[in-house]
Order: sequence, then C-alpha cells, then structure tokens
Amino acid sequence: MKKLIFLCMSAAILGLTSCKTEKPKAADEDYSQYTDEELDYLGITNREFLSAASKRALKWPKIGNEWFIEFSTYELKGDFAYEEGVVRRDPSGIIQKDGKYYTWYTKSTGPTQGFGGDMEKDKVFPWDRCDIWYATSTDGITWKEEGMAVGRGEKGAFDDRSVFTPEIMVWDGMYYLCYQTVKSPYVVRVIEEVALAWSSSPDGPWTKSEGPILSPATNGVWKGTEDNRFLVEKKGDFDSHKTHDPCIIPYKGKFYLYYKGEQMGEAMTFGGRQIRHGVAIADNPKGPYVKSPYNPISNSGHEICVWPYKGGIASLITTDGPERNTIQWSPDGINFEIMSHIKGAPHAIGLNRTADNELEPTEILRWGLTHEYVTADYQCIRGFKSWRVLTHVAKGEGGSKEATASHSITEKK
Ligand code: AAL
Repeated sequence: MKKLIFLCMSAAILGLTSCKTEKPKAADEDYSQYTDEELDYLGITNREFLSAASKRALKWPKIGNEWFIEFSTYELKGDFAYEEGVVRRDPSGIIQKDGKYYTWYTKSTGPTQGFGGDMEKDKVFPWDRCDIWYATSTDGITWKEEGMAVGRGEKGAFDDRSVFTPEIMVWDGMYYLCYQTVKSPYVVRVIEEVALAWSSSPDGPWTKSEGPILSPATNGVWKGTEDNRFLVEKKGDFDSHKTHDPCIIPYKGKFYLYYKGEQMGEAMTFGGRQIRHGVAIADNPKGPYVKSPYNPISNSGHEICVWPYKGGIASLITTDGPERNTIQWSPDGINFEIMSHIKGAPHAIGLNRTADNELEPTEILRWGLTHEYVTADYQCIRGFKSWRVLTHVAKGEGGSKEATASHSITEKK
C-alpha cells in the first residue's frame, strides 16, 4: 500500500494523471461507509477491489427474505369448477361482507375465432363479448355464481363490445368496480379504455359511468391504414394504444388508479413484450383521474397486482419485461424498487383484500384467486397460495433451531 501511495505521489509530481487512486470519487462511489460486517455478510474480501456486481450488492436495501415467496395453485369447487364452453377469467380482489367472500370476473361463452373473420359474429379474444359477473363463497373454495353485475352498453356506446377485467374497491360504504371496455368493431388497432360502476351494495344494482374514466394517450401516430398495431409513424406514450387491468387504491387521501399500458408499435425487447404500468390519481373515487407525469412507473409487468404496505405501495411484476418475476415496493406509490426476485407467479391475481397487510409484506398473497388457460378458448378461475422461503436445506440436513422453524413455514400445505 505504502508503495502504491509513493508511486502515485511520484506520478502526480511528474504530471501523470492516470493513477486511479488520485481520481476524485463521486459521492455514490464512496464505499467507506460500509462496515466490515456488511462486507463479510456479502462475501466481499477487499473493499479496495469491488467488482461492478459487488458495488450493486452493497447498494441493495437492507432487506431479509421477507419478500421472497413461492406459489402453487389449486382447483376451486362449485361454480368455479371448470366448465367446458365457458370463459371465467380475471378475478377481482376478494372482499368480505356479512360472512361471505365476494369476487367479480370476466365471463363469456363460446370459442374464440380471432381476427380476420366475421366482424359481426366472431370473438377475437376470450375476453371479447364479455360481461362482468360475480360469485360468493363462505370458505374461499366453493363458489356460487350469483349473476351478472355489469353488462355491455347498448349498440353505439363506448362499452358496447365487451366489459371485462374488473377490480373492486370499497370506500366510505360504497362499492366501486373499475374495468376495461371496448367499443365495436374489435379490430387490432381498437383502443381499450377503463370505466367505473358503483353501488351501495356488493349485490348491486350498479350505476355505470357515462363514459370512460381513463383512456389511452393520443400522441401516437399509426402508419398507413392497414389494421396492424406494429406499424407506426410515432409510438407515443407507453399507453398510446390500450389502458388495461385497472385497480384503484385509496392512498394518501387520494385515489390511485394503477393500470397497464400498451403502446402503439409494441416492440420485443430483451425482456420480451414492451409492457409497463402507469398510475392516474384523483381526489374522488369517481375521478377525474389525472395521469402521473412520472408514468410509466414500471418498465415491466403485466396484470396489475398492487397493495398497500408500510405506508407505501407494493407491486407484483409478472410476465413481461426485464424486471418480470419481481416484487417491488415504493414509499410513495410511484417510485418502485425491486425487493425480491421470485421464480414466477400466477397470472391475473385477485388479491385477498381482507388480509392484514401490515403483518408482513406478502401477507396479502397467502391465498387468493387466479385464472388458468385450460384451453386457448376456455379459462377457469382457480385458487392460489404462497409461502415464504426462508431457508434452503437439503433433505435430512439438520440446521439450527431457527432454520428448522422457518423451514416449516416453507412447506406447501
Ligand atoms: C390480460 C390483461 C387484460 C387484457 C386481457 C384481459 O392479460 O392484460 O385483461 O385486456 O389479457
């Protein structure tokens, strides 16, 4: 070390400026603040020689494994048992009223023909020509379909083709369902919007908003008139084509509407499809919702799955983008950081909104609803459960008391 300092001093005197230790360090490159114990925990031997990976590791927040979970799914009974010829998908969060769990979901019947056929009759997707139905359960396993909650609008209305992918919010004694809408004809370039319905009872009747409460950005420009979503003059904002998967959370005295954006001219990047999330904020549940200037607030993900935790908002990011299969958290509902990488997660999760979120970060994910593609045409609603992964021990391996105790939490029940 002494030798190095001497060499550097001599080099400086000689006017040579290339010596690394002479370079002033940027504030964020100062690693002296980290203790020997922290370096030891991360397996870093020498703080003078930090690889890029070690520097990143040092910047990780001081978190344990409390965000690290695994999932499995299971069959549900009653009307949620798979039914040939019927689409039930995209379950909302679960709420409870008078001892009964409630969920809302997308429902339709018949196969999907796809684009390019008879525009008057065909279903272009399983979520085309759908209405929003609801079901109840006393145990979360056996569900009874109660009927339609919100139907499509009349011919010519903004929601005349399909209403789907609902999410529920309970606020001040009122029930709010937000959901996606499509207007006929359902072409490839069709826009998809978000609407709202409200009721004083989970059993309805529901009053629908007169128009959408959220729409795609209008600053993208299609190229030509061919019905092709990849051909653009200008892509526009992250949500220039579609706004999907809405979920409203009461937060900090306002209402945060999280949603997935699809962009005109969607590209495949190193993370897969270009899909990101945004948020629009309102003073009242019914709006007006104003998009945050910070959008997009994720660079990855698919269906929205967000919940309040420790004064901030947590988000499960699945399916698309370089940060897929992570759980993230933001202190302000906008600036999300990765808290854990997970092996994967069920799609289109309906969270158990009756959970005590403050127990632990993923308490709300202990059980809930998801959907499964039984065939390309028909989906059914299933249950999921998750468990924390706290240790990694081989079969028969002893381990400390703590490890043994935590291992029991990891067991699939
Ligand atoms: C899902 C969701 C939205 C889409 C469709 C139904 O994966 O992202 O809900 O519109 O597919």
